[in-house]
Amino acid sequence: MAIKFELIKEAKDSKARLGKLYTPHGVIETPIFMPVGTRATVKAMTPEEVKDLGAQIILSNTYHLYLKPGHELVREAGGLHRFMNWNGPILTDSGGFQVFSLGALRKITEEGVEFRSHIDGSKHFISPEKSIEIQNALGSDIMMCFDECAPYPASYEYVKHSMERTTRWAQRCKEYHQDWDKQGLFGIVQGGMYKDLRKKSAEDLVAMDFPGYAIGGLSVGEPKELMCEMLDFTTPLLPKDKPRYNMGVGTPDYLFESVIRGIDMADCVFPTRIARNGTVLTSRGRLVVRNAKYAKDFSPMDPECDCYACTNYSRAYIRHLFNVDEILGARLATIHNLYFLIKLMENIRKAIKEDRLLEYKEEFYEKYGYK
Ligand code: PRF
Ligand code: ZN
Repeated sequence: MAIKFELIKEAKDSKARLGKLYTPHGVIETPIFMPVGTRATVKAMTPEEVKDLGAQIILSNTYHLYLKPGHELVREAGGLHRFMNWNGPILTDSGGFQVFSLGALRKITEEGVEFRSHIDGSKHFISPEKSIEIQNALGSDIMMCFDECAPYPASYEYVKHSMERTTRWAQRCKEYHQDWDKQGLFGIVQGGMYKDLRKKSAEDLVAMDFPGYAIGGLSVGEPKELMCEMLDFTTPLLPKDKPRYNMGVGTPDYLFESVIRGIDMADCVFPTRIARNGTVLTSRGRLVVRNAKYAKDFSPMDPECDCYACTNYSRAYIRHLFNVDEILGARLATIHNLYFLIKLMENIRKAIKEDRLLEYKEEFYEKYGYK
């Protein structure tokens, strides 16, 4: 079944929407946060645990799986779902962003990107066609076009050239992909912080009629206000009846700001990464549970949370686990952080349903400590 999006409700007080995204491996309620499983695992979690936390879709990465274990091996395993035993929807990023942010040595040409592996320095080449070939082998439900995420800041000339090439690459991705019932493919709007370039990018991609659109090139170091301004400008250029995805955002404030501007999907390594460093998100803001000051604090990480970790373990115990380098510490913090963001998105969907998203945002910000 081809990717289909059903718009269920548009908020009156913001551009927020409620929707349902139908994929070959199940239906996703939007707005949604997608946990990241870069190397075919959401770090420290079994797929069953991820599902029990309420995750409806996970993200994985073309670049990493192409290098290790190799997409042909994943194909042989029966695809990524079978390989990692996750039976729900999977979205794969195209590799473009990872090549640009990880690969120290890379050469971009019209044909594609030549780069050296961050693992062993070996030389590789990924073109738009190659990215789709890899994502076809992985068998994700939603694939992403091979794009270039321009750095910030970057000159108008650079971003214009880069955006135009990304559009030509999107056309090539679309032409190479065959089985649209098995896998969908989203276009990625680029154009940096230049509105006329964003407009051109959006118009050209919308004309190609993808089943969904990402807004790429944001949250790359620009001020939050600028990201909001670019979202305000760009989401109205996209069709209402297709999902919109802000790539790589996952802090509570960026999720709220994205959703109220009409974003339906987001992903980020943030909750799982900071968890492994001993930092957790709570209803009263971030808490560095690894700190010595929690050595005798026998309360839960977040007293308002009903996740497995908060129901059963204290700050003192989890702090101890981090202190002696026991892996259970990272597991419990990851369970909590993922649950926190999944629950936040659930609350956001409920608030949209009840026409009180902006009130909920105020309430959340006040308590969390955002100004
Ligand atoms: N393109 C792709 N992946 C991404 C980005 C992008 O622009 C970003 C930028 N926020 C994160 N991940 N393909
Ligand atoms: Zn918790």
